[in-house]
Amino acid sequence: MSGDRIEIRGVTARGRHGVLPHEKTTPAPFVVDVDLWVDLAAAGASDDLADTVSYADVAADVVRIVEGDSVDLIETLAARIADAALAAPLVEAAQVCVHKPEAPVGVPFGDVAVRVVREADRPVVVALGANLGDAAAVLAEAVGRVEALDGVRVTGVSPLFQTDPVGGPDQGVYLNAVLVGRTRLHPRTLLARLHRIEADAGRRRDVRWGPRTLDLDLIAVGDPGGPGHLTSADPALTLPHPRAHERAFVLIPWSVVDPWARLRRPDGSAAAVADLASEVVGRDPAAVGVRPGPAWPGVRAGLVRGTHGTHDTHETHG
Ligand code: PH2
Ligand code: MG
Ligand code: MG
Repeated sequence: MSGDRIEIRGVTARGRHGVLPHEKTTPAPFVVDVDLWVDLAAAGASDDLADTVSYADVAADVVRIVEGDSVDLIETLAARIADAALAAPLVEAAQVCVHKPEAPVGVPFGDVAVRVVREADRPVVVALGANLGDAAAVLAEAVGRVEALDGVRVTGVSPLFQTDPVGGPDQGVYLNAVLVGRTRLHPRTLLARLHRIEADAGRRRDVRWGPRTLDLDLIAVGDPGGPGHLTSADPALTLPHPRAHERAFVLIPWSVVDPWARLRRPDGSAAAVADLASEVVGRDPAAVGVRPGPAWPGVRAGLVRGTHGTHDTHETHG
């Protein structure tokens, strides 16, 4: 986790929380401290509120929750506040401390408080591609490197597909796959780690859409339609990926590894990835250029999900 944090101290509101009957009727003060782990490098450079989390919004959530539904425990209050803070897509983790200065402790006391720490855990989709050297081995190594990242849990990877190159100069066929997982990382942090893996594989960024030893594209972070879904128009990291919805070499492996996946298109509409894949295939099966690829070399068997058969572009099914 990066050390950057936003700290809010002493937000005070009155609420009806407690186990004793009078606590449910007579409002008492609650004091809340919130720490949010957010990568602040971009905001520090851009001076743009869109690159960070507004502390005013977080404080308003705290007051809404304290003044809202009565609960028995300040643990519950703290957990609800942490969950609300994690709904902001840039927050990697939240620490919430709820103090109850007038708690019915029964003896003189200085403070009573509970503190909870919660990490974000958002779905993430990464597309892998390579068309130079031993592409299957490079991609398998990349899957291992992504699995080893702190803050990322890979839950599945599609089989390998062999695909005709789309765009760019004359170049050899690609191997493509899609990996799905969960992450607490800020998408920009995750992208930087993916670029590092590309560089370690010998990737040089020269020709746009040209041949590459390894390409790791961040396709989406968060559930489309859910509160943690990240959309970003930043040219360095557009989310969801601006061309994923029309690229068979992404849609087909993605629909195979996660048949229920949904994608938000650039126009804001959500669609089932499997439907988009079928559409692309249905339009002109011969032109799709996505075929079953080789078996994964050295990716543990439990990780590979789905089979090539789901989208057969050469046969028609009755
Ligand atoms: N990646 C590109 C451009 N074209 N074509 C295929 N088949 N597979 C790719 O991964 C690919 C591509 C730019 O990243
Ligand atoms: Mg790419
Ligand atoms: Mg790329």
